[in-house]
Amino acid sequence: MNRRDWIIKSGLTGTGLLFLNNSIKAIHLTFSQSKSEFTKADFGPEFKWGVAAASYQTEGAWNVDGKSESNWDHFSRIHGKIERGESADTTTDFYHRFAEDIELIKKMNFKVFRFSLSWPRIIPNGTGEVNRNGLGFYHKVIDKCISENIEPWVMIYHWDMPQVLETQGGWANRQIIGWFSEFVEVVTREYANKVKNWMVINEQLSYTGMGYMQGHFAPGRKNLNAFMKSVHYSVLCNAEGGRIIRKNVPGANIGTAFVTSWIEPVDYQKKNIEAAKRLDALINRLFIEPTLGLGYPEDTLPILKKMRNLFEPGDEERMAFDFDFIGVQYYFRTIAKRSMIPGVRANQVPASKRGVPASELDVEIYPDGLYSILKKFSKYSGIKNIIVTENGTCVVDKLENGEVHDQVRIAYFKDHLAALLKAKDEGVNVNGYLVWSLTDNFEWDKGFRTRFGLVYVDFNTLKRTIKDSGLWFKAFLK
Ligand code: GCO
Repeated sequence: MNRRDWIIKSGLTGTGLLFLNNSIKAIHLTFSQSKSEFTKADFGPEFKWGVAAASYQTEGAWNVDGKSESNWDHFSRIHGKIERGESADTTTDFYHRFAEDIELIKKMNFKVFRFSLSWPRIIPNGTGEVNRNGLGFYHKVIDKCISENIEPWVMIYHWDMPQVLETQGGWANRQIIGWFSEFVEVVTREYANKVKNWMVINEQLSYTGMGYMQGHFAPGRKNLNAFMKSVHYSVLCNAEGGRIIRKNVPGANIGTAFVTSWIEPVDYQKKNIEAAKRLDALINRLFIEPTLGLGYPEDTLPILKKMRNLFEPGDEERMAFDFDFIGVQYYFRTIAKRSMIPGVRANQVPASKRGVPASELDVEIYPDGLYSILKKFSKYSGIKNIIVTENGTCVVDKLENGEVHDQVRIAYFKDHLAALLKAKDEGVNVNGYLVWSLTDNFEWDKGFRTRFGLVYVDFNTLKRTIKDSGLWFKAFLK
């Protein structure tokens, strides 16, 4: 989920950062006291350790070698949509520097690289003719991973669709089921012999909620009806994508990735406890439960009964797919209170209003929430395996004498890994952890202000520098 709560946003003051440093140390002390220092061996020999990135956020080369305009290329050019007016036209230039970046993954001793495919780079018109240059680029990325003994984990969709499809309604047009299925057919047939680990869609809630309801993401719409359609058609595409991979890739390990947040009421008044349940249904249940054949959480969010108007015969069955793993993406805790926001009637109390440790996106850093979320998801009998497919934080990083001393981020990782290990030791079937993110990159509507990378990028020179957190993983994973 984009690291800002998608209901309200507020800035973090300078003093907030001072508070952050002291509080993080406090958190770290708590966690490390409660959990003796762990080692890589504690997670088991089969545990997957990796880093994650996304096409739009890192590739650049926005109009190179046959790529067409994406919905995000278009959206980021609309005045005022990107916080500082920045663009991802170049961003980290992964398109030309992928070999160097994969060598950095190797240097940090990670074994998995999760990256996504740019739909407009591969099928510029959205459907029909395939751009061989686009397919060829990802062959080079995959081949470089394999040559470095790194597993390529491919995320098929990470929010960048061809603008030509967005103009036809994008996720709010039921035709997306055919469009998306064609894209999945093309890429799974193309890479079946080289790629065994696949994910279908990244965080359906983020691009539907932020893109069709809140207006902060492409395509910038604020329409409850469009949001509902984007939800239902995403659920259908997510399951259909799983079926297509199963058909085209023998022995594939198939997953998909969900937003999560640990949600608690601001106090124990009934109205706020109920609000927290509604926010939990929206953020943690809305997409996983139809995927598991449980349907939409109408019990807690009656407005979801309207979804039935969108159903066509067979939808109920086709919403579900038996994924080999579920990607859990956890960053922060959400404190909920009742509000008048239509439909969900719940709102988040921002971290900066609560004086708790927070990231640069004003969300609470709360490692124990990962433990609680893993326990929560492990209760779904339909989930076979859990991988934490994103976890990380953005703090103010300073490059000094060729080094970045991001101790706060190291504390964040150690405390969240301790929380993961606690859940694992209690029997939760969690078998992997992918750091968000390999390098600093374009954080959607926040542009380059917030840095999530293990590797610092100077966006003027594009020089990469491994931060102390990246060096910590290098030693930890040795
Ligand atoms: C997400 C996306 C990433 C974000 C990351 C930090 O989960 O929102 O997968 O693209 O950049 O989460 O907000």
